[in-house]
Amino acid sequence: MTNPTTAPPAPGATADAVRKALTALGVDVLDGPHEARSPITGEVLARTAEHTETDVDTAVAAAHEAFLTWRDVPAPVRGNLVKRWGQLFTEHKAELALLVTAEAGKIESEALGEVQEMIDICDLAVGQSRQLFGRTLPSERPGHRLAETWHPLGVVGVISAFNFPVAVYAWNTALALVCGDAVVWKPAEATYLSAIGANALLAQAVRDVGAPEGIHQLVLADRAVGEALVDDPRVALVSATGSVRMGREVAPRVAARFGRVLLELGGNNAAIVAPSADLDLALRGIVFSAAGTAGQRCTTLRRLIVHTSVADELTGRIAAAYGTLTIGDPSAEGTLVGPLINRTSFEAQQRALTRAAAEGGEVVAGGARVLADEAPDAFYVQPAVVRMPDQSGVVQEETFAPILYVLAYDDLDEAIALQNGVPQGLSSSIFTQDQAEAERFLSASGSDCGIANVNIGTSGAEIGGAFGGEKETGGGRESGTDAWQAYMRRATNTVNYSGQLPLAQGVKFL
Ligand code: UN1
Repeated sequence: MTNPTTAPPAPGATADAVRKALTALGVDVLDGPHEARSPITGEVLARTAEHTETDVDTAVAAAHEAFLTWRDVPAPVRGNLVKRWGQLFTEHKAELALLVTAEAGKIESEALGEVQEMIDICDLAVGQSRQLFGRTLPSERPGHRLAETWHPLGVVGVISAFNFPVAVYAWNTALALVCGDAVVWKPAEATYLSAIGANALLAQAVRDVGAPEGIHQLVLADRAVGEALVDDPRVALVSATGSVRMGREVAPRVAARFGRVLLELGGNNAAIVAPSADLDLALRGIVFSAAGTAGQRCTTLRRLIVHTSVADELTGRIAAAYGTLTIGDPSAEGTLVGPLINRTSFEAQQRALTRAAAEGGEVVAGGARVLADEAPDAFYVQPAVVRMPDQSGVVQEETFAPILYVLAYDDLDEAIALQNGVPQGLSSSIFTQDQAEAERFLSASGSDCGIANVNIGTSGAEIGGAFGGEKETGGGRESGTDAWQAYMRRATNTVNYSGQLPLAQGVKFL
């Protein structure tokens, strides 16, 4: 394999550029104890507030107060707020994307894509604001009408992850707002500046349309303080995106108070490559899904299950393609792989590779740290390809870094069993030209994931389809088709206009 090109950090996403972007988004003064760091250079970009449990309490109280007004605003009028928010995202796309690059280390094209995803969900939510429909059913009693009505739920607590610092928040918030809810957002600690920027645009939209100010709250809180949000009985729904470990902590706490959760947790996504696959197309899909975003999407391709007849050829071609990827400063033109978010992430990547080798894995490409001299406080790694004898050990785990494990298979049933043979169930795909194989993969006994694709990779889903997964991924759906129902409560209404009082099931009484 040729060595990947590296581009030393000479960032466009500097502290100065960040300050300018924030000013353009309406944020002037920032100060406080929290250091917002660049994963590109390790430098401090800005200082921000760090909220306390009292702040969380105040935020929830204000959100709840605003909810009491907001819930009675007609849903299509609520849609105007989200419409305005979407316009502001369009106007400020470049500034918000710059913050995402600076803090999450995404290349420009992916950062712009993230903001586009926010615009897309606003469009979807505005349309949805006129379609929060319930059903009318035939009653078994004469002169009765039976209907189901959807109502606003309350305060929604949104916990989001660093890797999509603003889009996943917008998925939740755009829907929650048209559904008549208030939102309290706890962003990831690594990405407070992006959060402050996105929140400022919502504040602007709220002012522009005259919505209640308290309807959205931002709490910059670490995990311990965030627990106050999870435990607060006024928070009707906690929508949490992040690791399985985080979900294991959040879900039982919310369940203990009979609150609702919407979980989008870890993935361990696989692609099956069948002998009939168009390998040129598969290669592009695989490289984007496995190495893109430096392997830090929940939908990142982590396992390649490839037919023995094409395994050597495809693995070799992936290794060669990895050799052409430019790794480095994500704000520099031509870079395709930015940094890992921090040292902890790098250490997890190294541990996973060591363990893979101990379990019989053969590193076919990458894995090494690069640019350590130029950027000692940042963590750039070569995307790795590792052939594994089986998936009994480290392959079972999601390591949030660009490591692609390759497993070989002989028949499709075996491939599907491998695909399903992990605890997580987010995304999956098959590359094949054989329609019967594709249909088998999509059938009830095929992929067990929330997302199952044919001839595209595992990442990069559109906003219109339900997004989320099964098993340890948590079962929630945060965007798409009917996700809105998670943000509302349902009431069944039986209306009697008969002047009589017939009881259901023919019961006689009095
Ligand atoms: C995530 O990584 O949490 O499908 C979300 C995708 C993106 C969303 C990823 N549209 O890769």
